[in-house]
Amino acid sequence: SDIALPSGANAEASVPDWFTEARFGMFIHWGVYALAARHEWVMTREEMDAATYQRYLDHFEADRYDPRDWARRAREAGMRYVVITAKHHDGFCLWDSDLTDWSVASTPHGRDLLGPFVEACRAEGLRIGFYYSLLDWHHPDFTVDGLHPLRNGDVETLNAGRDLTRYREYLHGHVRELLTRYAPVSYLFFDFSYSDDDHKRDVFNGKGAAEWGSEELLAMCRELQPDIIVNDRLDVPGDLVSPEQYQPLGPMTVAGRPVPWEACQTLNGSWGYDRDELHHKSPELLVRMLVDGVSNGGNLLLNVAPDGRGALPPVVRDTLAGIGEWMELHERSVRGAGPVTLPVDVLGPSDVRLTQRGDRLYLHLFAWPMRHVHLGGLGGRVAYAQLLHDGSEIRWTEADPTVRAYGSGMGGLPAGAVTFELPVLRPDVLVPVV
Ligand code: H79
Repeated sequence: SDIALPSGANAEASVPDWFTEARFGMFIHWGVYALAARHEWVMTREEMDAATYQRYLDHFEADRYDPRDWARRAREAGMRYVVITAKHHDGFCLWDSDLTDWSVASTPHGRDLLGPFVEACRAEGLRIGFYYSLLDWHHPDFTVDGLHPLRNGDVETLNAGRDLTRYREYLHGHVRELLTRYAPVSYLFFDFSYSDDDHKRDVFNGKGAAEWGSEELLAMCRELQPDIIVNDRLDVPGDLVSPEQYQPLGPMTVAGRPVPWEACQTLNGSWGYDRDELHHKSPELLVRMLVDGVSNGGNLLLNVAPDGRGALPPVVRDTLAGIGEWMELHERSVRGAGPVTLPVDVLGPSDVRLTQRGDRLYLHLFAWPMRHVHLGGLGGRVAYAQLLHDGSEIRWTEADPTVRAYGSGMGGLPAGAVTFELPVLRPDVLVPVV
């Protein structure tokens, strides 16, 4: 979806330091829909009933599943936490739940996928998060609504025997299983509520806090995992704001206060593996998205979609490696960094982002400038300036309004402006010698 979900965090929201420090995580959408290979909403887009969808369970071998490979690639890309779809909207569970057979246990693979995943991530020092879908298009008590695969059937009859209070118990039971079997779990990404009036007009039987039992669910999460981070899609205030495929224009606030936030983004527009969606964001663009988020106080949860056999496609591996190359040189400008608190003012050029970590200011140039960068408000504050990738010195001068350098050439700069002198060519772009 290209829609930023309506969301809200508690104005008092806070998250543990590890999360803000990390800044960059891996989202993994994997389930039997990877075999259909045409978007994770295929079940409802094509109005498949469970019997039709069963073919994907029947052919789910996951014979190339190698969570240590995923974890290593996440770590090398500079990610520090991983959030995997334990259950998506199709209701299929990646673990062998006591509460349903609609799980990996009923596939040719036949055994728990989350245990090995959690172990592999921990070995790489990654924090564990689970995505859990509030929607469930398979559960017999989940009432048919406007998003459901059976929405064009005889809905009244279908819903006659369905009881959302039983579904609520199932949902709570699942979360209890996940938080006890795989503890410690650092993060839960619930998805999603659609109960407000606007949505009720479009989508009959919208569902929200009452249907999910959100307050009770949240209390259980906190009881089982006191330090857990829970996102804001339960229709009650959460610990962070979770814009979807959307980069906020500035720091996100609730009641005027900055709140923790995390943008989730796809590589190619689909969350689940989509064989035919070949438009991929470049590593350069993804790095800009990461930097843009950090400059506004946010994290990036970047999605990858393993294929039906469990492998990361070559383009995904290359993209992660490309990001990793950048992170190797520039990590400290994002990890542990955040928005600028110094009273600095970008005078030009404008296509830049600023981040700050302690007393270090990082200037990210999204386009290479015409030799000079001017920052206002830094008079007397600059001790040293360098390019980050190689540590090379950047010379700078502080504007002195009483001096007319080069005639009137440097006019127009306010007092306290600092002008940095960059090489004409971007130095990491090699020019072939002919
Ligand atoms: O798991 C990925 C997606 O499958 C899932 N969230 C990410 C992380 C997702 N996709 N879309 N959405 C969540 C939101 C969907 C919103 C819509 Fe609607 C459904 C727009 C129109 C139909 C809800 C109901 C909002 C308006 C009506």
